[in-house]
Amino acid sequence: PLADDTTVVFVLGGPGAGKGTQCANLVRDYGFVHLSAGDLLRAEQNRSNSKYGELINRYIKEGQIVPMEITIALLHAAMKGADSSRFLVDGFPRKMDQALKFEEAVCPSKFVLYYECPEQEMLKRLLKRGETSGRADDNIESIKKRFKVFEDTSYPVIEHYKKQDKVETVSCKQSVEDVYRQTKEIIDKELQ
Ligand code: UP5
Ligand code: MG
Repeated sequence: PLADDTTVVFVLGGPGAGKGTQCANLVRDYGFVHLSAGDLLRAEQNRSNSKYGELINRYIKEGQIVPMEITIALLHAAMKGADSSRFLVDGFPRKMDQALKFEEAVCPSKFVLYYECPEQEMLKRLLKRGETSGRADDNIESIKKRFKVFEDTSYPVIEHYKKQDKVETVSCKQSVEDVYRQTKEIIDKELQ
């Protein structure tokens, strides 16, 4: 079981908004454990005897959302094995059913950190990263599909939490440092 003082922050935002970049700063300054659902899925995909490798590969390339049982199991296992009780859950939940299931079966979230970024800017960042990332989904065809899934399926999750007054929004169209300054203010307020 997880410790009683477990704190989960959902870090959401479109593809390439800068979630991973900002989470790295928060790990350094606040002792969070960073759990990127996408990174966990990519690691599982590369594990030699994973039975889900092929499936994950297919979903990620198409920008589709992997069945939630797989992702939630990976997140839960990583949380149980962690040596801190503060978690940044990055890029998850991306679909309403995942949000409800995770909060019921694993842990309720404290709040949502939402990185808001115009599509044009995200596109620019992802294409640039694609020159060196080796990620199977950093190409124009996959990126377009990721944008569509974000708008149709993942954004409604943010709206759901907005209705509950649980969303802190950070505007991403600035330098990494400026985005982090806003992020810190929110974290200091929420964790005090
Ligand atoms: N960069 C960052 N901040 C910048 C700034 N302020 N100014 C200029 N440049 C900035 O950043 C992206 C790039 O932009 C980097 O090169 C960075 O240097 C630069 P990054 O921090 O990596 O952005 P991030 O929001 O983390 O982008 P990422 O591509 O990781 O977002 P996605 O949400 O698309 O990817 P994720 O890995 O979460 O998911 C990938 C796929 O996995 C999904 O499409 C889906 O198929 C699958 N998935 C599921 O099925 N279920 C899940 O629950 C999660 C994922
Ligand atoms: Mg990321």
